[in-house]
Amino acid sequence: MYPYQITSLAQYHEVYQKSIKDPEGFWAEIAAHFSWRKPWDKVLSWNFKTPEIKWFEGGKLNITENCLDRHIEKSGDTPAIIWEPNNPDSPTRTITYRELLFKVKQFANVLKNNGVKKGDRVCIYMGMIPELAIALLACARIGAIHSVIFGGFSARSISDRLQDANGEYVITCDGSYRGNKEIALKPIIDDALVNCPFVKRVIVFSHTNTPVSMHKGRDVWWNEEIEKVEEQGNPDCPAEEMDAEDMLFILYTSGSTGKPKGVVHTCGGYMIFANYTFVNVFQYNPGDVYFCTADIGWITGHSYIVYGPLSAGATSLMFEGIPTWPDAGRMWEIVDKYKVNILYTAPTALRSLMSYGVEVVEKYDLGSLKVLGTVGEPINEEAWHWYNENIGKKRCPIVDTWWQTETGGMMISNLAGVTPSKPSFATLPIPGVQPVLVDEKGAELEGNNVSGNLCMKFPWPGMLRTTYGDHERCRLNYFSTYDNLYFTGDGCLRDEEGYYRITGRVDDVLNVSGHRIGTAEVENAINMHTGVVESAVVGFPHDIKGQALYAFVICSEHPRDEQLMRKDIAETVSSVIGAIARPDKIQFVSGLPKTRSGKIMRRILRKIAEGEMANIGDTTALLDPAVVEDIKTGKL
Ligand code: 7RM
Repeated sequence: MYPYQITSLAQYHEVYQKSIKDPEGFWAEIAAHFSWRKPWDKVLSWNFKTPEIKWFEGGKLNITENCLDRHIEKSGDTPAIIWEPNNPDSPTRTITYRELLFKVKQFANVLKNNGVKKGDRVCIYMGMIPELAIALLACARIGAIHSVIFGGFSARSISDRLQDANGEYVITCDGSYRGNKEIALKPIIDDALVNCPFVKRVIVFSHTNTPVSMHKGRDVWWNEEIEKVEEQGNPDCPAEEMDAEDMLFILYTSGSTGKPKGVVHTCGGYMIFANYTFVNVFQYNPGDVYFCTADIGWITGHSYIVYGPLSAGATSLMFEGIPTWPDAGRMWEIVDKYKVNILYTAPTALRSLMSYGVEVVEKYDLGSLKVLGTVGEPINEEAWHWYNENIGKKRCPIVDTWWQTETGGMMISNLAGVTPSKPSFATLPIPGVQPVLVDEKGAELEGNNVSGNLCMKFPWPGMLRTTYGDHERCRLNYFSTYDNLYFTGDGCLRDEEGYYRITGRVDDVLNVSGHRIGTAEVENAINMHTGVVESAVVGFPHDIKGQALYAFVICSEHPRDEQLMRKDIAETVSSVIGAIARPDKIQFVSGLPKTRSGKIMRRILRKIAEGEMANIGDTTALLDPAVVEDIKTGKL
């Protein structure tokens, strides 16, 4: 039990009311349960116009003291991280809090020896191994700002991010394992660094023993650097004193326009929010084994594999592989093997596993499970019921957690077993979170049984503070659509009981297998291919991925081999962004449906992509309505 854990519905309502009436008092009371070097001067100052948001200003802390040092006395021997390798026959690893602190200090000293200082940006590109978590925490220990890049991104995506953040340090692996694949990561870093001469040091962890080229004067081996630290003979590394509002990390995420934005989170507020939501939503209790299947390359991994669980002294199970290898029972095997109590995964994973039938599930004992969670996209009712019946055996509450990279932690979700669940509804806001629905003009829709755009009217500690290097972009993206509100980009329904159901993005951001992909980004990538004149990308429903990408492409001349051209375009997208952004369908067209002002009418393309040819809607605003017929019939 944590002192701020809510344990009944009545208490939830009571706490929620308090959090609205006196948000500062509410959060200050929670924050008091953490380790601060110096208390804050002011709980909150905020202005959504500029925007400027500060929580616990003047407070000094280090998040790693909260995630590690403070647990040692009582729970030094508690497993902090249990690691399950990709290959079920490879050895597993268990790292206690005491060992994790030791390793974090050691690697923090490696960073220092290599010149990394407080405020420096360190880019991390690794597979799902404990050293990834150690790398994050070691950065945080010395006040360096980490920027994790998901292992599926291309060299170009890496160099874009390195340049944007002016990251002078990189931490990577020789390679990583995912299913039956061995993915070489270091060569991708080498390609990325051709355009990043400012990178001073690359620290390489050897995991797969894949041969790599080590660049003299720039690249060093993780293990050799650790040996040097051991030779220096001082295993300690005092934690850097950070202001609550100092940057903790940058995480790039796709928006509706252009390049990904570097979402910035700070030390104090983020920590408290990640911890509070972790403890309350999952109803974590000390001793529980908690398994989040996300990748640390995404926000879910940051908040709910690393910072939330570790700040709560929890046992966080980390899995290197994928749910379908060696077979579709892999996740259930892990639940059985480690007697997992809390499982947090994505609807796309569930939909994919559903298709293999319940026989694979029935081979394992899932009796240890107490709580199930989902995140990343709306969960369809079919997947919800499958999860409830076949995994939870109807005895585990399912928490449907709605949140974003920008929110830092869960915003709307039921609390497991405490507040009611409702299939496909994220249900009620977390205490301290004040959602509002607005119409197109920004007028607040009050009462129940309304649908609109989801906004927040009051700050919460985990919210983004800026987009790295471009504060105006942060303002424009999130704070300018509606006056005095944070705009999420999601559409939402509030039903007759006041429960929230997220209906999906209302901007040009797609959600493919729970990964956020900006259509503009994919179009830019497609347009880089020689022979492509213009393109438009929209989403269409996909049974497993939720949404998939449909690209309409105009070529300068008719491709001699359409199939080859499609592959070339997909390859281009892979190399510019990464394989996750490869379009599922590519249709060559002679024109795109544009308004007189030249804006592509995506609504029409979406209908065509969905196969709703008969129901295309009003096309009178188009410059040339005939293109619609050509696209429908596939005429070039
Ligand atoms: C945590 C994460 C954010 C977007 C968000 C939504 C969608 C996430 C849910 C959901 C319905 C959910 N961060 N989304 N969770 N939609 N129900 N429980 O996913 O930045 O990568 O994506 O994902 O559209 O705006 S994210």
